[in-house]
Amino acid sequence: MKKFDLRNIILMMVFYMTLPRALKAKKYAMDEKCGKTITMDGKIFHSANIQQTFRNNYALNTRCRVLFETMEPYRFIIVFKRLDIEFEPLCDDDNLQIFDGNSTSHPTIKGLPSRICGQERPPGSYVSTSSQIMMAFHSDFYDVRDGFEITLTTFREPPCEGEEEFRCRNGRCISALLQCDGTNNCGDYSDECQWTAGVLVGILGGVLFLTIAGIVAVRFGRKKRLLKMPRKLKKDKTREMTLEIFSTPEEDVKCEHQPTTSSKRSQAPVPEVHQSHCHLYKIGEETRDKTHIKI
Ligand SMILES: [Ca+2]
Ligand SMILES: [Ca+2]
Repeated sequence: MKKFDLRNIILMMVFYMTLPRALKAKKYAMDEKCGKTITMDGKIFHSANIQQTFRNNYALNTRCRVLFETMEPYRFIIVFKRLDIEFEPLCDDDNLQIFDGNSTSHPTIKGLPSRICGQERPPGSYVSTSSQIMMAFHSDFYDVRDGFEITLTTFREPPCEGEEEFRCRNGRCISALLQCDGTNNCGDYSDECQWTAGVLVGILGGVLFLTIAGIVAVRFGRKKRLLKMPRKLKKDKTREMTLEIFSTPEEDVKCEHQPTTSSKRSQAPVPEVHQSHCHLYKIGEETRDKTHIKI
Protein backbone atom coordinates (compact mmCIF):
# COMPACT_ATOMS: atom_id res chain seq x y z
CA MET A 1 0.00 0.00 0.00
CA LYS A 2 1.17 3.51 -0.78
CA LYS A 3 1.15 5.98 2.13
CA PHE A 4 0.24 9.64 1.56
CA ASP A 5 0.42 12.62 3.86
CA LEU A 6 -2.48 15.08 4.09
CA ARG A 7 -1.06 17.43 1.47
CA ASN A 8 -0.69 14.66 -1.09
CA ILE A 9 -4.18 13.38 -0.39
CA ILE A 10 -5.75 16.84 -0.87
CA LEU A 11 -3.77 17.36 -4.08
CA MET A 12 -4.82 13.94 -5.33
CA MET A 13 -8.49 14.66 -4.54
CA VAL A 14 -8.37 18.02 -6.34
CA PHE A 15 -6.53 16.47 -9.25
CA TYR A 16 -8.95 13.59 -9.56
CA MET A 17 -12.01 15.87 -9.41
CA THR A 18 -10.59 17.98 -12.22
CA LEU A 19 -9.25 15.08 -14.21
CA PRO A 20 -10.64 15.05 -17.75
CA ARG A 21 -13.26 12.38 -18.18
CA ALA A 22 -11.26 10.88 -21.03
CA LEU A 23 -8.45 9.97 -18.63
CA LYS A 24 -10.67 8.08 -16.23
CA ALA A 25 -11.43 4.39 -16.64
CA LYS A 26 -14.02 3.82 -19.33
CA LYS A 27 -16.90 1.45 -18.79
CA TYR A 28 -18.08 -1.01 -21.39
CA ALA A 29 -20.88 -3.51 -21.54
CA MET A 30 -19.70 -6.50 -23.54
CA ASP A 31 -23.18 -7.19 -24.92
CA GLU A 32 -23.11 -3.73 -26.55
CA LYS A 33 -19.74 -4.33 -28.23
CA CYS A 34 -20.14 -7.80 -29.74
CA GLY A 35 -17.94 -8.25 -32.81
CA LYS A 36 -16.08 -4.98 -32.21
CA THR A 37 -12.53 -4.01 -31.29
CA ILE A 38 -11.68 -1.71 -28.38
CA THR A 39 -8.26 -0.10 -28.63
CA MET A 40 -6.41 1.17 -25.56
CA ASP A 41 -3.34 3.17 -26.46
CA GLY A 42 -1.60 2.70 -23.10
CA LYS A 43 -0.83 6.43 -22.81
CA ILE A 44 -4.16 8.21 -22.42
CA PHE A 45 -6.59 5.31 -22.54
CA HIS A 46 -5.01 2.90 -20.08
CA SER A 47 -7.79 1.38 -17.99
CA ALA A 48 -11.26 0.03 -18.69
CA ASN A 49 -14.06 -1.53 -16.71
CA ILE A 50 -15.71 -4.38 -18.61
CA GLN A 51 -19.08 -5.81 -17.61
CA GLN A 52 -21.03 -8.47 -19.41
CA THR A 53 -24.07 -6.17 -19.39
CA PHE A 54 -25.33 -2.95 -17.81
CA ARG A 55 -28.69 -4.67 -17.22
CA ASN A 56 -29.55 -6.84 -14.22
CA ASN A 57 -28.91 -10.12 -16.07
CA TYR A 58 -27.24 -11.19 -19.29
CA ALA A 59 -29.41 -12.46 -22.13
CA LEU A 60 -30.23 -16.03 -23.11
CA ASN A 61 -28.55 -17.64 -26.11
CA THR A 62 -25.64 -15.20 -26.21
CA ARG A 63 -22.63 -15.58 -28.48
CA CYS A 64 -20.45 -12.53 -28.08
CA ARG A 65 -16.79 -11.82 -28.84
CA VAL A 66 -14.90 -8.57 -28.25
CA LEU A 67 -11.26 -7.91 -29.15
CA PHE A 68 -9.15 -5.65 -26.92
CA GLU A 69 -5.86 -4.36 -28.18
CA THR A 70 -3.17 -1.94 -27.08
CA MET A 71 0.15 -0.74 -28.46
CA GLU A 72 3.43 -2.59 -28.08
CA PRO A 73 5.20 -2.86 -25.67
CA TYR A 74 2.04 -2.60 -23.56
CA ARG A 75 0.11 -5.67 -22.47
CA PHE A 76 -2.94 -6.25 -20.30
CA ILE A 77 -3.48 -6.84 -16.59
CA ILE A 78 -6.78 -8.62 -15.93
CA VAL A 79 -8.44 -8.33 -12.50
CA PHE A 80 -11.85 -9.80 -11.72
CA LYS A 81 -14.03 -7.57 -9.54
CA ARG A 82 -17.19 -9.66 -9.68
CA LEU A 83 -18.35 -12.97 -11.12
CA ASP A 84 -21.86 -14.39 -11.38
CA ILE A 85 -22.26 -16.82 -14.29
CA GLU A 86 -24.51 -19.87 -14.11
CA PHE A 87 -22.48 -22.67 -12.56
CA GLU A 88 -22.03 -26.05 -14.12
CA PRO A 89 -19.04 -28.28 -13.22
CA LEU A 90 -17.51 -28.02 -16.71
CA CYS A 91 -18.95 -24.53 -17.37
CA ASP A 92 -20.64 -25.94 -20.46
CA ASP A 93 -23.89 -23.97 -20.08
CA ASP A 94 -22.80 -20.37 -19.64
CA ASN A 95 -19.16 -19.30 -19.62
CA LEU A 96 -16.56 -16.63 -20.26
CA GLN A 97 -13.29 -17.32 -22.05
CA ILE A 98 -10.37 -14.93 -22.35
CA PHE A 99 -7.92 -15.81 -25.13
CA ASP A 100 -4.30 -14.65 -25.12
CA GLY A 101 -4.37 -13.27 -28.67
CA ASN A 102 -6.65 -11.83 -31.31
CA SER A 103 -8.84 -14.91 -31.89
CA THR A 104 -10.29 -17.97 -30.20
CA SER A 105 -7.57 -20.09 -31.80
CA HIS A 106 -5.07 -18.80 -29.21
CA PRO A 107 -4.73 -20.41 -25.78
CA THR A 108 -6.63 -18.82 -22.93
CA ILE A 109 -4.84 -16.53 -20.50
CA LYS A 110 -2.34 -18.40 -18.36
CA GLY A 111 -3.61 -19.10 -14.83
CA LEU A 112 -7.28 -18.63 -15.67
CA PRO A 113 -9.65 -21.60 -16.21
CA SER A 114 -10.22 -22.18 -19.91
CA ARG A 115 -13.95 -21.67 -19.21
CA ILE A 116 -15.00 -19.40 -16.37
CA CYS A 117 -18.35 -19.73 -14.57
CA GLY A 118 -19.87 -19.74 -11.06
CA GLN A 119 -19.75 -17.05 -8.38
CA GLU A 120 -16.19 -17.42 -7.11
CA ARG A 121 -14.12 -14.82 -8.92
CA PRO A 122 -10.56 -15.77 -9.88
CA PRO A 123 -8.25 -14.23 -7.27
CA GLY A 124 -5.29 -11.95 -7.91
CA SER A 125 -4.42 -10.79 -11.40
CA TYR A 126 -3.53 -12.26 -14.76
CA VAL A 127 -1.51 -10.86 -17.62
CA SER A 128 -1.51 -11.32 -21.36
CA THR A 129 1.66 -12.22 -23.27
CA SER A 130 0.82 -9.93 -26.18
CA SER A 131 -0.98 -6.66 -26.85
CA GLN A 132 -4.27 -8.37 -27.82
CA ILE A 133 -6.85 -10.40 -25.94
CA MET A 134 -10.18 -11.83 -27.11
CA MET A 135 -13.12 -12.14 -24.71
CA ALA A 136 -15.84 -14.62 -25.64
CA PHE A 137 -19.08 -15.04 -23.71
CA HIS A 138 -21.61 -17.82 -24.19
CA SER A 139 -25.01 -18.42 -22.58
CA ASP A 140 -27.53 -21.18 -23.25
CA PHE A 141 -31.33 -21.10 -23.50
CA TYR A 142 -32.18 -21.08 -19.77
CA ASP A 143 -31.06 -19.53 -16.46
CA VAL A 144 -29.33 -16.19 -16.61
CA ARG A 145 -27.28 -14.35 -13.98
CA ASP A 146 -25.66 -11.00 -13.31
CA GLY A 147 -22.50 -11.67 -15.35
CA PHE A 148 -19.05 -10.36 -14.48
CA GLU A 149 -17.00 -7.21 -14.01
CA ILE A 150 -13.34 -7.01 -14.99
CA THR A 151 -10.72 -4.28 -14.74
CA LEU A 152 -8.45 -4.18 -17.75
CA THR A 153 -5.23 -2.16 -17.38
CA THR A 154 -2.39 -1.64 -19.83
CA PHE A 155 1.11 -2.13 -18.45
CA ARG A 156 4.62 -2.77 -19.57
CA GLU A 157 7.78 -4.20 -18.14
CA PRO A 158 10.25 -1.96 -16.22
CA PRO A 159 12.08 0.36 -16.30
CA CYS A 160 9.12 2.69 -15.76
CA GLU A 161 9.01 6.15 -17.34
CA GLY A 162 9.78 8.73 -14.63
CA GLU A 163 6.76 10.45 -13.12
CA GLU A 164 4.43 9.38 -15.93
CA GLU A 165 4.40 5.79 -14.77
CA PHE A 166 4.03 4.08 -11.45
CA ARG A 167 5.97 0.95 -10.62
CA CYS A 168 3.76 -1.62 -8.92
CA ARG A 169 5.19 -3.74 -6.14
CA ASN A 170 4.98 -6.68 -8.56
CA GLY A 171 7.23 -4.77 -10.97
CA ARG A 172 4.61 -3.79 -13.55
CA CYS A 173 4.64 -0.23 -14.91
CA ILE A 174 1.21 1.40 -15.14
CA SER A 175 0.12 5.00 -15.67
CA ALA A 176 0.77 7.19 -12.63
CA LEU A 177 -2.76 8.55 -13.05
CA LEU A 178 -4.14 5.25 -11.80
CA GLN A 179 -2.80 5.72 -8.28
CA CYS A 180 -5.33 6.00 -5.46
CA ASP A 181 -8.35 5.97 -7.77
CA GLY A 182 -10.15 3.18 -5.91
CA THR A 183 -9.34 0.48 -8.50
CA ASN A 184 -6.82 -2.30 -8.10
CA ASN A 185 -4.94 -1.75 -11.36
CA CYS A 186 -1.60 -3.33 -10.43
CA GLY A 187 -3.29 -6.54 -9.33
CA ASP A 188 -1.62 -6.39 -5.90
CA TYR A 189 -3.29 -3.15 -4.66
CA SER A 190 0.09 -1.39 -4.48
CA ASP A 191 -1.27 1.52 -6.57
CA GLU A 192 -3.98 2.22 -4.00
CA CYS A 193 -3.64 4.48 -0.94
CA GLN A 194 -3.72 3.20 2.59
CA TRP A 195 -6.57 4.99 4.32
CA THR A 196 -5.46 4.59 7.93
CA ALA A 197 -7.24 6.10 10.93
CA GLY A 198 -4.47 8.71 11.15
CA VAL A 199 -5.04 9.79 7.56
CA LEU A 200 -8.80 10.08 8.09
CA VAL A 201 -8.24 12.18 11.21
CA GLY A 202 -5.90 14.35 9.16
CA ILE A 203 -8.55 14.87 6.47
CA LEU A 204 -11.21 15.81 9.06
CA GLY A 205 -8.72 18.19 10.69
CA GLY A 206 -8.02 19.79 7.33
CA VAL A 207 -11.72 20.28 6.60
CA LEU A 208 -12.24 21.81 10.07
CA PHE A 209 -9.28 24.14 9.57
CA LEU A 210 -10.56 25.34 6.18
CA THR A 211 -14.03 25.96 7.65
CA ILE A 212 -12.65 28.05 10.52
CA ALA A 213 -10.37 29.95 8.14
CA GLY A 214 -13.37 30.74 5.92
CA ILE A 215 -15.42 32.06 8.87
CA VAL A 216 -12.51 34.22 10.06
CA ALA A 217 -12.00 35.60 6.54
CA VAL A 218 -15.69 36.54 6.24
CA ARG A 219 -15.75 38.27 9.64
CA PHE A 220 -12.50 40.11 8.93
CA GLY A 221 -13.85 41.38 5.61
CA ARG A 222 -17.03 42.59 7.31
CA LYS A 223 -15.04 44.45 9.97
CA LYS A 224 -12.90 46.06 7.30
CA ARG A 225 -15.97 47.40 5.52
CA LEU A 226 -17.27 48.88 8.77
CA LEU A 227 -14.00 50.72 9.35
CA LYS A 228 -14.37 52.44 5.99
CA MET A 229 -17.89 53.72 6.78
CA PRO A 230 -18.76 57.29 7.93
CA ARG A 231 -18.73 57.80 11.70
CA LYS A 232 -22.50 58.23 11.91
CA LEU A 233 -23.07 54.96 10.20
CA LYS A 234 -20.70 53.22 12.60
CA LYS A 235 -22.84 54.42 15.54
CA ASP A 236 -25.89 52.90 13.93
CA LYS A 237 -24.20 49.60 13.23
CA THR A 238 -26.05 47.86 16.06
CA ARG A 239 -29.35 48.45 14.30
CA GLU A 240 -30.29 46.42 11.36
CA MET A 241 -30.14 48.40 8.17
CA THR A 242 -29.47 47.99 4.54
CA LEU A 243 -26.57 49.56 2.75
CA GLU A 244 -26.74 50.27 -0.92
CA ILE A 245 -23.44 50.49 -2.72
CA PHE A 246 -23.40 52.83 -5.69
CA SER A 247 -21.17 52.19 -8.60
CA THR A 248 -21.14 55.80 -9.86
CA PRO A 249 -19.66 58.14 -7.24
CA GLU A 250 -21.07 61.29 -8.82
CA GLU A 251 -24.70 60.19 -8.52
CA ASP A 252 -25.25 60.69 -4.79
CA VAL A 253 -23.68 63.22 -2.48
CA LYS A 254 -26.21 62.92 0.39
CA CYS A 255 -27.01 60.05 2.69
CA GLU A 256 -30.58 59.23 3.64
CA HIS A 257 -31.50 57.09 6.61
CA GLN A 258 -34.47 54.70 6.78
CA PRO A 259 -33.84 52.44 9.80
CA THR A 260 -35.74 49.26 10.34
CA THR A 261 -36.08 49.84 14.11
CA SER A 262 -38.55 52.27 15.66
CA SER A 263 -36.32 54.10 18.13
CA LYS A 264 -36.57 57.91 18.27
CA ARG A 265 -32.94 58.22 17.43
CA SER A 266 -33.24 56.12 14.38
CA GLN A 267 -36.25 58.10 13.06
CA ALA A 268 -34.21 61.27 12.73
CA PRO A 269 -32.65 61.84 9.32
CA VAL A 270 -28.98 61.25 9.16
CA PRO A 271 -27.06 64.50 8.83
CA GLU A 272 -25.16 65.05 5.69
CA VAL A 273 -21.76 63.51 6.00
CA HIS A 274 -18.54 63.96 4.20
CA GLN A 275 -19.02 63.77 0.48
CA SER A 276 -16.12 61.45 -0.01
CA HIS A 277 -18.17 58.80 1.88
CA CYS A 278 -21.66 59.84 0.81
CA HIS A 279 -21.09 58.76 -2.70
CA LEU A 280 -20.31 55.29 -1.47
CA TYR A 281 -23.20 54.59 0.92
CA LYS A 282 -26.89 55.24 1.12
CA ILE A 283 -29.29 53.92 3.77
CA GLY A 284 -32.86 53.18 2.83
CA GLU A 285 -35.39 50.80 1.42
CA GLU A 286 -34.83 51.73 -2.21
CA THR A 287 -33.17 48.93 -4.02
CA ARG A 288 -32.43 49.99 -7.61
CA ASP A 289 -31.39 46.41 -8.08
CA LYS A 290 -28.06 47.06 -6.37
CA THR A 291 -25.89 45.02 -4.00
CA HIS A 292 -27.11 45.05 -0.37
CA ILE A 293 -25.14 44.43 2.77
CA LYS A 294 -26.66 43.81 6.20
CA ILE A 295 -24.64 44.91 9.18
CA1 LIG B 1 -27.72 -20.37 -18.72
CA1 LIG C 1 -5.70 2.27 -9.14
